[in-house]
Amino acid sequence: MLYRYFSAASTYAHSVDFVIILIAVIVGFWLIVAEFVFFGFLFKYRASNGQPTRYITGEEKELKKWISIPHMLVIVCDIAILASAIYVWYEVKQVMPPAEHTVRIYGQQWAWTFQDPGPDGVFDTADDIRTTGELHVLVDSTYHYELMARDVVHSFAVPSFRLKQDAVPGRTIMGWFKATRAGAYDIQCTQMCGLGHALMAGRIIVETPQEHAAWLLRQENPSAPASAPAVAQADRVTVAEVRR
Ligand SMILES: [Cu+2]
Repeated sequence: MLYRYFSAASTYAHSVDFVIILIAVIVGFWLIVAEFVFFGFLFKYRASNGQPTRYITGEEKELKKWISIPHMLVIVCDIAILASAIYVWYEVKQVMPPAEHTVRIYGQQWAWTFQDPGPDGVFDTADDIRTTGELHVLVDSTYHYELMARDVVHSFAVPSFRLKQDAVPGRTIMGWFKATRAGAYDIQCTQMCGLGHALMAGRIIVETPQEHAAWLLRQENPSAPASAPAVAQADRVTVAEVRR
């Protein structure tokens, strides 16, 4: 199950991972230092030889250093975390690289539905492709999404992309992603949205141009061959491979 958190399949997945690892390293370092100091002092100043432990108020300048110096260092670490988090937030949420494709995503109790504008690239025309639970996209292609909720608040999450965005009724929320590895990845709803919340899963199928063309063809003509050309299969990264 954890494999999807270790597979990075979008352009910004590594940036999000960087912030998470940075926080883990900084917090982990200070946890170890604080525990060593804490237990070291407990041991050093324990009651021994019948002498009760000395009561230290910590008001002397010499003793205050044990608070003020780590305090300053922790603030420096906070600034480093904040700066990298703002940088990644800006990359993921504040800027929208030009779209090569746009899709509409609808959250509803309890399924994800998708609207692809089809070959003409225009929404709400006869060639639109509507799917439930499965979104087909091209690898190495920038997608804008228009995210909507039909009933209550949902959250569109693709762990392998490090993508998560709430869907709010009455609003159309724009975002983007660019998948970097072909394969099939999980979609989850990450806002409690009712009884069937746990069942609100989907798949995002990242395809090579050949596979995507074959999929588009099948939408027009369901009797078209289901399998993509052999070349396309060869450079496809399957979930099983990502898992390894
Ligand atoms: Cu939901």
